[in-house]
Amino acid sequence: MMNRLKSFVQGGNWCFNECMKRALVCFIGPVFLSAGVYAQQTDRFMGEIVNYDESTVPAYTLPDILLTAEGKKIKAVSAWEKHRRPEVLALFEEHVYGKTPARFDSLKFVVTKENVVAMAGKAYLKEITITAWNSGNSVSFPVVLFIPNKRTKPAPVFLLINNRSSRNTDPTRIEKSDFWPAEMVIDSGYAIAAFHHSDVAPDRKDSYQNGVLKQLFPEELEKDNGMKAIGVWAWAASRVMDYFKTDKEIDSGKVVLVGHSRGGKTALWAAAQDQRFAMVLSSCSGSTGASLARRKYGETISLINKQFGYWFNNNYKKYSNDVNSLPLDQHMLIGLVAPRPVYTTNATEDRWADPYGSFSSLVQAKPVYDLYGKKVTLPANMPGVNKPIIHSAIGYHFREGKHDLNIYDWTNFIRFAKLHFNL
Ligand code: GTR
Repeated sequence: MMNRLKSFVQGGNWCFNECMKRALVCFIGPVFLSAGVYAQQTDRFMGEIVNYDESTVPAYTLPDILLTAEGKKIKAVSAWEKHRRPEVLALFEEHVYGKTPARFDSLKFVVTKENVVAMAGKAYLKEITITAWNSGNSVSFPVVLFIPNKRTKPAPVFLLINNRSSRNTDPTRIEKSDFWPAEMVIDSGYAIAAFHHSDVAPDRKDSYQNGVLKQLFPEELEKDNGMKAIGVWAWAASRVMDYFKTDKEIDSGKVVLVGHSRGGKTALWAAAQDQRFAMVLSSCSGSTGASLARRKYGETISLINKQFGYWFNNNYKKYSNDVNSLPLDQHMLIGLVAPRPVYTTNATEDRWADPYGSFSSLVQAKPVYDLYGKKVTLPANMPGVNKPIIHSAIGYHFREGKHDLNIYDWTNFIRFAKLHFNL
């Protein structure tokens, strides 16, 4: 709870609204439920009605993930990879997250601190500074990495895009947090790493430019399809991947990207673009993450643009009041991760993130996994609470509790990784 509060304080002005909104959902929600009027439940936020009523979800038709712009149905992996996949990726670049600049001048990695007997001898700690250069300017950001000492070969690694307090990833381990349970991950035989999203693009609408955007790619700020905050966070995840490629103690073929909420949206977008990520775990990512936008349930495109417009490109604003003209929906983002394993989560007290819409989007991404012959065993209906689906290339759980990333989530992430990496 303390961490949640701290992260609210850190997040700046969105916190108040968000606290109020989640409090409304948590405290008023059960009252409505016990009164048996769940079907009528709505909420008001930023001058809009927030829908929590399944019966008022509008009828919608999702864009066909396997149908090209020319109207050709994709039936084979080769056609998906050659035609439709690049097309879908370009749609997300153009209409949602912005196009990531393809190049920059150079990259440098410096290990600034090391401790071979961290965590009472269980782990090797490395603190790394990554510096990227472009057109004479540079940006540096720190990465913390623990590698298990008990291993016979390079370690697979979980990389968290940390969107909460940096205390969650304390390299000294004086502070420990269930948001990044490093000891538990090390005991399971994995390395664990993290960087803080605000170190590359501050998570505020008035200063997100102060970092990678202004220093390295200022032209992005002028473009309607330019990269914005989520694009930068995803770009930074790829730079950490570049580092892993150079670290002999890390198995760079088994890098698992993890993110929660805005970090979960970012993790999906990063893995969609950068196919070197072998797996992605996205916690409570909600709107413009795993959830289908056309359902207009909980947070909508309009609301996310009002509150967090700086995460997305300018073009995305066009869809605030016209979601049906968006030539994509979020199931196509999951499809871009195929054939790599992907696992998403939702929580019972987080209807704002539309759990059902998130699960549905996974189901709708299955045809791409089918092309690759990957086993996806999602049930037709939403699984019950605390009933994780692990034995499936698309995994999922709907757990009890709040909007968060916690030990229950990590326990299942580790199970999922072990199974799909055959460890
Ligand atoms: C919420 C926001 C979500 C999600 C979340 C978070 O307030 O509406 O889209 O990203 O914040 O990052 O915690």
